Amino acid sequence: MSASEIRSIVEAVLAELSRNPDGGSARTSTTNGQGAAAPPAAAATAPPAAEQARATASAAPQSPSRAGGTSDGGDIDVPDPDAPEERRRIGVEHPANASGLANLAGSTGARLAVGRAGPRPRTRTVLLFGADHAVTQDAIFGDVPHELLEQFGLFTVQTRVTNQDEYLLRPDLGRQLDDESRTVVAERCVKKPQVQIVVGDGLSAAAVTNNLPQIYPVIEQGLQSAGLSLGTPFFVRYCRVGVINDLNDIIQADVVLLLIGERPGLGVADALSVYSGWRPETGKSDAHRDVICMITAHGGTNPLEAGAFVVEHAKNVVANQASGVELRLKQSGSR
Ligand code: B12
Repeated sequence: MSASEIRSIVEAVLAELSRNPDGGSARTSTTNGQGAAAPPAAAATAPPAAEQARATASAAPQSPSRAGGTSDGGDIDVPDPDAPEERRRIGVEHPANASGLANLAGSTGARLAVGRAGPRPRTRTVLLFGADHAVTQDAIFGDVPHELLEQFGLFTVQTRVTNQDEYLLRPDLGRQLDDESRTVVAERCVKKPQVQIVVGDGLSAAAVTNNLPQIYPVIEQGLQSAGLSLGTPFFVRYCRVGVINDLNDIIQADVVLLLIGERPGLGVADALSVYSGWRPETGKSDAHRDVICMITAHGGTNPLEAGAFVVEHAKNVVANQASGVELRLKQSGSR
C-alpha cells in the first residue's frame, strides 16, 4: 500500500471521528489499541447478587478513573472499573441468550462474561483485577490497629514468626508462641476457664478490623449469659490456627475460640473465621476442630448473626465435651 493510500485512509478515519465527537467505540479502540469498545446496546448488566458478593477491605484503594492521556494531549476514557455498574457489566458482545448470561453472571462474584478484545482481556478487566489484587495485598500485609485491640482490652503476644514474609513462608512457626509470649500468657491469663477467646490476624488483618467490633461483644455477652466462665482474651500476631494447641497447653481452657482472618480472595478480602476445639493441646489436629467461616458483612454471614451461632456452638461443645469429628460422631449417636 502506498503512502498516499495510507494517508487517505487515516484522513477518512479522522473525518469519521470528528463526526462522532462524544468518543464512541471507534475513538476508544483507535486510541487505546485494546478494542475496549463501549458495550453494545444489547449488553446487559448482571443483577445485584454479583455486587453483593464483592467485598473489599475497608482500606480499599481508590481505583483509577482515567487511564491517562494520549500523546496528542487527548484523554483516553476508561470508566472506573470498580464502579458497581462497571463491575457488573456483561462484556460479551451479541450473547445468544442475554438474560440467561446475565442471570449466570449475577449468581456469583466470579469474573464471568467479561468479554475480550481479540485474544486479550479488556483494559477494564485488567484494571479491575489489579485493583482487587491490591485489596488482597492490603488485607494480608496490613496490621490490625492497636486502638481496636485496646477497645476490647486485648493485649498482644506473637508467634515465633518475626515478619510478614516469614509468616507466609513458615506456617509451622505461626503455630507456636515465642518464648516471651509464653511467659506473658502464663502470667496474665486466668487458667482453666470454660471458654478462652483469642483473636489472631491470620491471613487478613482487614477481616479482624472490619468484623471484630460487631462479633466480639455478641460472643462475649452470649457466653456470659450462658453462665460460662471466660478466660483473659488476647491477640496473637502472625497467627495460624494450630497455635490454639500451644496456647492452651498453658491456659488449659475447656473450649478455645480463635477469631482469625481467612485467606483473602479476589472477591472478598475481609472474611473472618472462628476456629474452635474442645481442650486443644499439643498433638491435636484439625480433625478435633470446627470452623465457622466466611463471616463478613460483604456477602458472607453477618458478624452479629455469626456471633450468636458461635455461642450456640460453644455451648454444644461444652455439653458434649467434644469437638470436630468426635462431636459429629456423638451427635449422630455413633459414640
Ligand atoms: C486453605 C484452606 C484449606 C487448605 C489448608 C492448607 C493450609 N495449610 O492452609 C486445604 C486445601 C488443605 C484445606 C482442606 C480442607 N478444608 Co479447607 N479451606 C481453606 C480455606 C480456602 C482458607 C482457610 C484459611 O484461610 N484459614 C486461615 C489460616 C490463617 O489458617 P492456617 O492456620 O493457615 O491454616 C489452617 C486452616 O486453614 C485449616 N483448615 C482448612 N480447612 C479446614 C477445614 C476444617 C473443617 C478445619 C477444622 C480446619 C481447616 O487447616 C490449616 C492447617 O491447620 C477455607 C475457606 C475459608 N473461607 O476460610 C477452606 C475451608 C475452611 N475448608 C473447608 C473444608 C470443608 C476443608 C476439608 C474438610 C475438605 C475435605 N473434605 O477434605 C479439608 C480439611 C483439612 C484439614 N485441615 O483438616 C471448609 C470448612 C467448612 C466448614 N465450616 O466446616 C472451608 C470453609 C471451605 C468451604 N467454604 O467449604 N482447606
